[in-house]
Amino acid sequence: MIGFELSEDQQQLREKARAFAAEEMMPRAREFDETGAFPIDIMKSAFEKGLMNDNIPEAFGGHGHNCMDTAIITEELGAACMGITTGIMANALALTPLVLFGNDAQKEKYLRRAASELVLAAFCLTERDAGSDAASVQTTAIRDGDEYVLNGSKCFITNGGYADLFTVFAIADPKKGPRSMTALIVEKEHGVKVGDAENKMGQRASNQTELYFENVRVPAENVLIREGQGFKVAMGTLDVTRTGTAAGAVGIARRALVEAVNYAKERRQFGQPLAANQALQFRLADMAMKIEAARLLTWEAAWMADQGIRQSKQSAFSKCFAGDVAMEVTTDAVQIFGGNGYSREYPVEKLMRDAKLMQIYEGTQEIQRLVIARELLKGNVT
Ligand code: COS
Repeated sequence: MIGFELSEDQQQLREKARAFAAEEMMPRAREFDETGAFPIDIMKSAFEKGLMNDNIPEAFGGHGHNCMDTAIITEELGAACMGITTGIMANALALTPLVLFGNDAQKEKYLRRAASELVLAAFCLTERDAGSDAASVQTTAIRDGDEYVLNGSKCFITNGGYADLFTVFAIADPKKGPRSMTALIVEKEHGVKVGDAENKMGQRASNQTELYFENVRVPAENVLIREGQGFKVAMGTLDVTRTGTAAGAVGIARRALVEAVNYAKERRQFGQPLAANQALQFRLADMAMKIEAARLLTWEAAWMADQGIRQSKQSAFSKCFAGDVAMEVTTDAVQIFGGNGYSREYPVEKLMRDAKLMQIYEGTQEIQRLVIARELLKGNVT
């Protein structure tokens, strides 16, 4: 049986997220884009309203939102400001390894606190020489008695400059390499050092920094699953969280379409509104079709994750397709606005700059295609 209607709870969640986006994010999006300041007050408010760190299970005091709930929220927030949304999403990305792979003691210690107060967290996989090739991580976590000693550095770490909690992926045995990759929960107080923040073309409200680990000692009890399971923790996490990224991309594209439709009805040229031109109508129709298709792929992947069905292929479909749609639709919106589209006085140039990152982070579009192709070649064709 197939149904596309949201449940009453999901509709309420969407209304709540939509109101928050309109009242608290949208009016300040331009300010954060210009200053690059960190939107901590907006994050606090999102947390208080149950729209951030919302994936913590109810058993540990959280809201217990599933992937579909997160997709609904993220589309709404992404339509208001993807930079702020990325900071919110990255927190969920960092907590997801604990939610999926943590033991009860780890969840009790870290998730319960993150459910009762806003704890900022960062997912630390990427390094200068380990981007798309995530298995090439060089940071080491060497066992010493009851502790692991971390050495190395990470880069492009979202929320890195403000986080108290870090999910760090490191090599436990350099002789074994990627096979020994281990995921550890690291606290700022363990001795994490923060480096420079990136100065980016878009999503400027989000914070990405370098991180340094110099003989950082972490209790061995902070290892997720066990030593050597880090790569599976990272991949299993990204399978789930990529649907959230896809939902954010749908949100950006939806906003661009709304702006383009309104502008096309208002702006007059050659004695008539732009919208009277069939060429422009067809462009709007294509934009709308792509957005709908991206949303359906996103919801399918989220639904599969919530059913516990392995969905590496579908989550890669959704992230890749929705990211490309966000780029295409925002570029179309800028074109419809003409010269005004290129001006910072109008909202669409920001949407286009923000959209570009959707094709890069949480695995580039090329990596998504690689994941899809590998699944196909393994026999996962239909
Ligand atoms: N879930 C569980 N296990 C997985 C998995 C998944 N989705 N994907 C791969 N694995 C397992 C494989 O089964 C394999 O295990 P075995 O050796 O026991 O069979 C192991 O992990 C290695 O897999 P693989 O050989 O496919 O690894 P590769 O090094 O070739 O790379 C890609 C895999 C390219 C998919 C990975 O490096 C990747 O996702 N890169 C992008 C990283 C990324 O998204 N970065 C963004 C920064 S985080 S915001």
